[in-house]
Amino acid sequence: MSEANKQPQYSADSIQALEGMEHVRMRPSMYIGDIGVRGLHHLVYEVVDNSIDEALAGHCDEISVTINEDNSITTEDNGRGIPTGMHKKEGVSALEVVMTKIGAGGKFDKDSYKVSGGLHGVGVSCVNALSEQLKATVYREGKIWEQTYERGKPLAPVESVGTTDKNGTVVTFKPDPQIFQQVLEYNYETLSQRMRELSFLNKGITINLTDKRRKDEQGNDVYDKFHSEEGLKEYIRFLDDNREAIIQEVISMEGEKNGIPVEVAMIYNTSFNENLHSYVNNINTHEGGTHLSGFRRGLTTTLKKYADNSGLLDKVKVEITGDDFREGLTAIVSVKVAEPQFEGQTKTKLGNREVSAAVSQSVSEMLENYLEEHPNDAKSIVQKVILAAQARHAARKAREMVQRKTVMSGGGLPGKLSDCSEQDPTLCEVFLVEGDSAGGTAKQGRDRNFQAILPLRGKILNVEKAMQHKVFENEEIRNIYTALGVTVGTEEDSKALNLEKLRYHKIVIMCDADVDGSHISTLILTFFFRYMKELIESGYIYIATPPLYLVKKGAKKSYAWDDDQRDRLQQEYGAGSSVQRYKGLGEMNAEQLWDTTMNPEMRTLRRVTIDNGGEADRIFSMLMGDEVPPRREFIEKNAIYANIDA
Ligand code: 0RA
Repeated sequence: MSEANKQPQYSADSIQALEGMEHVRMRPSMYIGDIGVRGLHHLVYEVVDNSIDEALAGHCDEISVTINEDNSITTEDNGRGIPTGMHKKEGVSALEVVMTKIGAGGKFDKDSYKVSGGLHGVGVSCVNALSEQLKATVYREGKIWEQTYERGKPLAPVESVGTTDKNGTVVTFKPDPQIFQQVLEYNYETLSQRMRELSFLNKGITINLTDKRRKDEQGNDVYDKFHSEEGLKEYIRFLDDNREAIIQEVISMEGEKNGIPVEVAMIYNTSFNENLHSYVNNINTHEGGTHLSGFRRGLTTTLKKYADNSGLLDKVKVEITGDDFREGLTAIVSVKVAEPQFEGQTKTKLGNREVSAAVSQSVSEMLENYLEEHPNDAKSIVQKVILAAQARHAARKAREMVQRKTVMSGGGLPGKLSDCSEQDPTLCEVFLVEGDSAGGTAKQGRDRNFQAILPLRGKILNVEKAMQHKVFENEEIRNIYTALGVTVGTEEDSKALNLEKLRYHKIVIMCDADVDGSHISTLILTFFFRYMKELIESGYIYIATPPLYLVKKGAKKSYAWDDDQRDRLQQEYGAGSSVQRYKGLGEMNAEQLWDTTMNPEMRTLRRVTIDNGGEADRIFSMLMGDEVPPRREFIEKNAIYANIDA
């Protein structure tokens, strides 16, 4: 937006509007983040955010999103409908202004309860500018109104096409292939995760999601309905589905402090992980900010006070610090802020100072009440905190050993690491390889200039079920820390990472392409997710994709990564071709491994990304936690689950 404002200011507003739309097409990433998968999906969120705003204003309770057969999207809501009357200043229908003027997406009436949603809060006009075609239909005050646009330009004035007793807005848009050159296909999972999240964050609203491209067993369109009566409380239960709670119910509050709507829900479970999710205006604030620090402060002071007064700490020798109060805690903080200031690398850190006290006070009140009314739960929580403090003291020793080894450069590298000669981390890669034998092959096959190999023995520790000190004591995990050059832990936050000395900017997990291999990848990813999340968020973690088959005939040979490819190759080669199935990396020789999996010119690396933190957390706790049954099946179905971009 700010760039757009730096454009020359013309006196006629209509010219400015055109300029704005042109600018969106010229620099789409400035408005929707990127022009890849994320940006494509962002278009949907942008329109839905407007419908959610209608719901928050109390005028809408049902939203439907449909992926059409041609990958266009239709969204429908039963809100007031975009106003269609003549816009005095612009001299055209307000609908046309909303759809074609950048920044006009907001409501005209200032008093309405408006929170600007959307990562960039840019409005539907942006979606219009980036669509090959868009059609808006408005049901309002007895009439049906329509206007169609191409790449943001109206094809005709707004027209009344009939009468109705409904109210609401329907928008159908087809993303412009000139803009979205890499992907035009919508991912149902991605949309459904976001719609589910929105339904938890905005209780009472029904969100329907339909995929017309796919049918279920009965021949109906694939469909989900999201509706939450209890909001964040239900969200917590959903997140902790695979964990065992140590208290009776989800602790929650909802209210307004200093004019800021605050909602909080939390529970304690038997795990050792801290699992906090924070939102501002329905946007996930990955980097936290003032609302999250307010939550932490409120939690710590209230629990500390309660524990001190309860006498439960009388015989406890260890000192209790901030993160002891958050071990085994799953919590969600959601605030609505009129003019949010976003900071941080990915602009997902809330900067508004006033929010901190609002959240902290809300949390204190909520917790004081709960502890008062549930003395048994209060005792369970305090005992859990004490255990955490004791374990942390044990962990510190182990951690300091990691530290000491890591800090000593050169001589401190693990013996099993075959390092590369290049020193510039941005050019260096390290392959984490399952097993010593595959490690040996990789070592022969690599380009030693920039590729390092770290073999890992067998299955690495399942960190989902281990206490912190066990994790830091584990040899394979210590080797990973030392090889990467990452130091860990401060007194405030025992898992805080120092990435300044990170030695490789590509960290590649290379495992067999079978069930065991994907289980090992999963264990390694779980470790990164729980202990080195920043590495995933910075885009440093990759998964190698070794081929499944070698198809040969005479001197000709090709590799295949799936059954279809194999069949096509066999057909191409004709009679007399032979197929070798690679059961593991170990069956490939060094040259084959280089050609197929390690050579940057030929290989496919899949970058691991986290689209949705809550979903990722749920999946890891399901895969690696205590509830066994759903797990095996899941691993077998989805070799690797995290959202992975090609
Ligand atoms: C401008 C003003 C008002 C509502 C909307 C836009 C609006 C936009 C979208 C986009 C999708 N669904 C929508 N619903 C409403 C305020 C309406 C009024 O004051 O009557």
